[in-house]
Amino acid sequence: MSSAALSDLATSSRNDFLDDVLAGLSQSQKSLSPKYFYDEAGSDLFEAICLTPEYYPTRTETALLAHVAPALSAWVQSGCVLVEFGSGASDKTRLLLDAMPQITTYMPIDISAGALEPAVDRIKDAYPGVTVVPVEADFTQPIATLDLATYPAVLGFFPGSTIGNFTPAEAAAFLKAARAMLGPKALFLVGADLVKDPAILVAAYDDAAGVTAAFNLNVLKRINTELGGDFDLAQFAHRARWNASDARMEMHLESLRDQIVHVGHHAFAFRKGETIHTENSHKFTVKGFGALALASGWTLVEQWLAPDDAFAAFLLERF
Ligand code: AVI
Repeated sequence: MSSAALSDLATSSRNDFLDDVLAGLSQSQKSLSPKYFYDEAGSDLFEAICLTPEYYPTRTETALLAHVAPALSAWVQSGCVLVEFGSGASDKTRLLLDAMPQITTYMPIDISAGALEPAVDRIKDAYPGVTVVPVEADFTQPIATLDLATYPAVLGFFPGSTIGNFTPAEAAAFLKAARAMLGPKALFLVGADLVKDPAILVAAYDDAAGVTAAFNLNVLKRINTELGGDFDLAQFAHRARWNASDARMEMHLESLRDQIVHVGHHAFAFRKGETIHTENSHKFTVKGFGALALASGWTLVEQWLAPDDAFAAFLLERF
């Protein structure tokens, strides 16, 4: 891509960021999209969250997938292409590739070239027999370039309970779009966090070392540096709440005093105690996930649960 095209892209994504921030801070319940957490510092902080003792999902899913992969092997035909949505570092992928030599092509989809390129190099080095076809794209949008018709079998992979960061309507729309993208031969393995004791959930989203707090506050830092904001980070506090009626963890940033904050030429008034809602992380039941899948064109054909029903791997088949 030319430098002019790159600068156009940077300008348009800055404009999108600005438009979204101005719109989100103008609502009566102020909000910011969680997609803006993930600049380089935010991605590093997310990696650090995964290593905190309280944030169980990554560890639990990784241990679960080590059991799932050999069992899943019976479902997967030779010449299969593995398509991963939001592949990031492609760490969990290895558990599938190790157990299923019938996977001959790996197609990681990620919006971040910075994450995709080193991950692709590592997978190519470790699995020389696997053809790697990276796709740099936003997987929440239809991807025209995904051509899977020539593969005898297709396995979609969406780990990490990222599906929980969608609203229920967005989750259904994503599953329907994935169904269309993966085509008629598809199986789809989805990792999802399950409803549990709220004390465990709140601790997972409010670790004692304050890594999740730094991750949440990082979005204000981004607004200051990228959009000319003047948020005083010391005047906002990270809050993690369990919303039982919507079965979701919520992250908020609470204003610690009455204050006016500027983003460029726009001013936003905050009352003491008022929050900016920054993330939802929905937690599922097996029954609820099955219903979501069914409403989106998939049948739940197998499920594997971690000890204490802490996390699930769901295998979906197109109908
Ligand atoms: C990426 N996503 C699945 C994480 C989650 O658990 O919702 C993001 C996260 N937010 C706070 N901690 C981790």
